[in-house]
Amino acid sequence: MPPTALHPETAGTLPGVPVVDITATGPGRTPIQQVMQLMRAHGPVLVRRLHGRDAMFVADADLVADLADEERFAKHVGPALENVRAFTADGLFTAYNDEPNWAKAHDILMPAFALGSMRTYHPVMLKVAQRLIDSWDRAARAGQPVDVPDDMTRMTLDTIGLAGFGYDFGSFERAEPHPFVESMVRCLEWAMTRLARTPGQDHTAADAAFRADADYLAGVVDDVIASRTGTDQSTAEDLLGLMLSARHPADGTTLDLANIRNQVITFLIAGHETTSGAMSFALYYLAKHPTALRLVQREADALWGDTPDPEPTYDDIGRLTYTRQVLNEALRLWPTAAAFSRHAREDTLLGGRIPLRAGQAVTVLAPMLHRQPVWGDNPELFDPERFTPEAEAARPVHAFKPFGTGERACIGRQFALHEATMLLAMLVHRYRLHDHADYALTVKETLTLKPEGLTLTLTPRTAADRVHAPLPGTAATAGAR
Ligand code: FDE
Repeated sequence: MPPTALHPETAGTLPGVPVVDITATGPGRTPIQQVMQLMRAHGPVLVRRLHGRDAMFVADADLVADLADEERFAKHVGPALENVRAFTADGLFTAYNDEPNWAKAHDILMPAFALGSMRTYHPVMLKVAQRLIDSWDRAARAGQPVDVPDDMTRMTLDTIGLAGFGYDFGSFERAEPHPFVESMVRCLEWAMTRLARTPGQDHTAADAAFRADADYLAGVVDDVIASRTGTDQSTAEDLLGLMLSARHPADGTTLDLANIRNQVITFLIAGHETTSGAMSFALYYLAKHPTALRLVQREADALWGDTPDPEPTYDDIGRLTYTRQVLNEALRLWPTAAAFSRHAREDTLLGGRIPLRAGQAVTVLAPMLHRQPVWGDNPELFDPERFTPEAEAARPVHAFKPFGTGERACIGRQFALHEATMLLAMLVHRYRLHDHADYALTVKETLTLKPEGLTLTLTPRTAADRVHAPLPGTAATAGAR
C-alpha cells in the first residue's frame, strides 16, 4: 500500500534510487501492477512521484530482510491504510503501533488464532465448504460455468462470519453478493482511488457515498454484536465471544464496544477478500497446470479415496502438504495483500546504503519481491516445487512475505491457510476443472488482488479418474496416446 511522502529535499537525491514521476498518467485502477511495471523497467528500488508526493517502493530481497529488523523498523500506517482507517479506526489492521487498543486486542485475540484453535473453527469451515460444493454441484449438473472469485468470496465471507461471530451471511442463497460485500468493496475502492486524486478537484459526492457505505457496514456489525450482548459469552468460543468477555491479563479490562465494532469490521474485511483471492489464484493456476492439478488430486485421493462426500478431519488438513505448496506458490506470484509499509524508528541506512530519517516510510511490493533472483531464473513460472521443505530451507527467510512481517504480521494466517487448503483439496477431489473460456489472466485491484472474471466449468470425477489417471507427460500418458 502506497506510503507517506518522502521529504521533498531528500527525494531524488538518494544514491542509486531512481525517481519515476507518474503524475501524467496517474496510478489508474491497477496501482500495484503499475509499480510492478515500473520496477521491471527501473529495478527493485524506486521512488514514485505523484503530484509532487513521493513514495519509496522496494522489492530487493536484502532490503526487505533489513526492513524486517524490528529493532530499527516498524509497521507504517501509510496513506492507503489511513483511508481504510476511515471505516476501521483502531481495529488491529489499521491501528497505530502505539495506540493502546492495538496491544490490548492483539493480546486478547492471539490465542484465538493459534494453530490449535483451528480445531474449533474446523467444523464451521467444513460446513461452509459444503455450501460451496452444493452450489457447484448444481452448476455442474446444469453445465453452467462457476464464477470463481465470486464464489470464493461467498465462501470466505460466510466462514469468517460464522466462525468469528456466529453470524450467517447466507451468501450462497443470494444471486448477487451480500450487500455487506458490495458496500465493503466500494469502501475499499474509495480508499484506493482517494490516493490517486488530483488536488483541487471536488470529491463531495464520492465521499458522501463512501460515508453511506461505511455507516451501513457499521450498522450490520452493530446488529451482529447486539444479537450477542446480554447473553452469557463466557463459553462462546468464537472471536466475538472472546472480545466481549476476555479480560486483558495485565489490567483485567475488556475491549470497549467501539473497538469491538472496529475489530469485527476489520476481521470481516481482512478475513475474506484476501483469502478468497488466494484461493481464486490457486484454482486459476491449477486449471492451467495439469501436472500440479494431478498432484493435488493424488494427495486428496490418497486421503479420501472414492468416498463421494468426504468429511475432512482437522488432522487431514495438516497432511495436505502439496496442496499447501500450491497455495504458497499462488501467493508467491499474486500475494493478495500485495504491499505493506514500514518506517524507520530512528535515522538509519537501509541496507547500509539508503539514508532514511526517523519516521520515513518504505513500501514493500511483495509480488516483485517474489520475483527476485533468489527465486531462480524463471520467476514467472508457476512451480509448487519451490515450497518443498528442502527448497524453503535453502532460501533466505524474508524472500516470501505474503503475510507481512514482525509483530504486525497477519494474525489470520493459520485461519486462512486452513480454510483454503481444505477447500482446494475438496474441490479437486470432487471435480475436473475445465478452462472452458481459455481464460487470460486479468488482475483486478481493490486494494487486494483477484483474477477478474475467472470462470470454470466442472464435471464430477469418477472412480476411474481417481484410480487410474496418470501424471500428464509420464510414460503411461504417452503410451495411451
Ligand atoms: C495483517 C496482515 C498483513 C500485514 C499488513 C501490514 O503490515 O500493514 C498482511 C500482509 C496480511 N494480513 C496478508 C493476508 C493474506 C491473507 C490470505 C490474509 N492476510 C488472511 C487473513 C485472514 C484474517 C482473519 C486476517 N488476515 C486478519 C488480519 C489482521 C487482523 C491483521 C492485522 C494484524 C495486526 O495486529 O496488525 C492482518 N491480517 Fe491478514
